[in-house]
Amino acid sequence: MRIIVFGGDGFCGWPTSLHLASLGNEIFIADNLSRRQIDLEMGTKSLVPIADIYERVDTANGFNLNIKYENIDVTNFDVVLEYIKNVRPDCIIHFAEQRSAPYSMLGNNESCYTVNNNVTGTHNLLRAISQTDKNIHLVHLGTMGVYGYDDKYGKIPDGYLDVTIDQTNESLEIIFPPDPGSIYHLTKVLDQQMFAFYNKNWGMKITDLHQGIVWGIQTKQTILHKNLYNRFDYDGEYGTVLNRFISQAIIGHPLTVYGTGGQSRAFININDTCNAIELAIKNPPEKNSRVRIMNQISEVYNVISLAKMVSKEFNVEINFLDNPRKE
Ligand code: NAD
Ligand code: USQ
Repeated sequence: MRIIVFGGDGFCGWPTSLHLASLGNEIFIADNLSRRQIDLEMGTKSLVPIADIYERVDTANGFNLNIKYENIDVTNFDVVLEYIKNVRPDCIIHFAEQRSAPYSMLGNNESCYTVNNNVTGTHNLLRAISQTDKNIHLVHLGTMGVYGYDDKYGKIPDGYLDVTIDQTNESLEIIFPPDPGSIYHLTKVLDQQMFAFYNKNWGMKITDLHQGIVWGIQTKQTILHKNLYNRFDYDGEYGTVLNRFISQAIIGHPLTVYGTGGQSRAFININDTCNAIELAIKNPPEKNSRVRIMNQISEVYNVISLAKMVSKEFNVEINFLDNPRKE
C-alpha cells in the first residue's frame, strides 16, 4: 500500500513507519518537525540521541525500507490537499498533533497552539480526503483520555454507549460521553466529533484507535542502526509516567509520584502500537459504516502501584509530590 504518515518523525510515528515499511508498504512521512522545535524551546531533548530526519530516512532506505519524507505542516490546507493529490495514498495515518497534556495546560500560548494545531490539522485532513478520494482510509491515534478516568458509565465500551431515552423509551447508541481532563484531551474529543461529521456527510472510512499511555522505546527496526533509534522523552511535559519512573530509577532518583498516586491509567507497549496500526490498515471499515473506534490497551495500573513495582525492581525510594497538574 501507499501510506502517508502525518507525524511520522514522532515517538509513535517513526517506529510505525519503519514497521509498515518492513512489510513492503511504500511510506510517505509528512512532518513539520514541530516536536523537535518544542524540545529546543523547552531546553530539553530525547534521552536517546536521535538522528535528523534525513539521516533517519537515508539509513532506513539502506535497509531496503521504502520511505520518503516531506516537511509539511498539516495545518496548511492547500499544501496538504496538493500533497494528498500527488501521492494518491491508499491510507493516511494521523499522528501529527501536540500530544502532551501538561504542555497544553502550561499557559495561553501552549493552550492556543494545541487547539489550533490539532483541530485545524485533523479538519484539513478530513476536508482534503473528502475532495480527493473518499476511499482513502484515515487511521487516527486517539486516546483513552477522551473517556475521562472514572467508571460512572460502567465498563468503557469501544467508543459508543447503549442508552435508552427517558422521553421516548427509544434505545440507541451514542458516542460515549466525553470527559477530557486537559486541553490536549479536549482536542481529541473535538477530533472525534469531526470524524463523526465527515463520516455521516461524506461516508468517509475512518478508524480512531483510543490507546492508553504508550511506553517502551525500541522495536525490531529501530534497533537496526543508531540512526533509526526512537526518541525517549523523560522531561516533565513529554516524559510519560512509566518511562520517567524507569529513567529515574536507573540514576537512583526517587520516583516522582504526583498527589496520592491514585490516578489510574491504561498502558500499551510501542511494539503493540505498531502491530495495532498494521491490523487496522489491513482491515479497513466496511463502506458506509460508522467511524470505527477501538480501545487499545494491554494493562491498567494506578500510578502508585506502578511506582511500587519499579521501586522494588530497582530498590529506589518513592517521593510523593504535590500534583503539578490540574487533573
Ligand atoms: P510526538 O510528539 O512524539 O509525535 C508527533 C509528531 O507530529 C511529531 O513528529 C511532530 O513534529 C508532528 N507534528 C505535530 N504537529 C504537526 C503539524 N502541524 N504538521 C506536521 N507534523 C506535526 O507524539 P507521539 O507520542 O508520537 O503521539 C502521536 C499521536 O499519538 C498523537 O496524536 C497522540 O495524541 C497519540 N497518542 C500518543 C500516546 C503516547 O503515549 N505517546 C498515547 C495515545 C495516543
Ligand atoms: N505522573 C506522575 N509522575 C510523573 C509523571 C506523571 O505521577 O512523573 C502521573 C500524572 O499525574 C498522570 C499519570 O501519571 O496522572 C499519567 O501521566 P502521563 O504523563 O504518563 O500520561 P498522560 O498525561 O495521561 O498522557 C499520555 C500521552 C498522551 C496520551 C495519553 C493516553 O502523553 O498523548 O493521549 O497518555 S491516556 O492516559 O490514556 O489519556
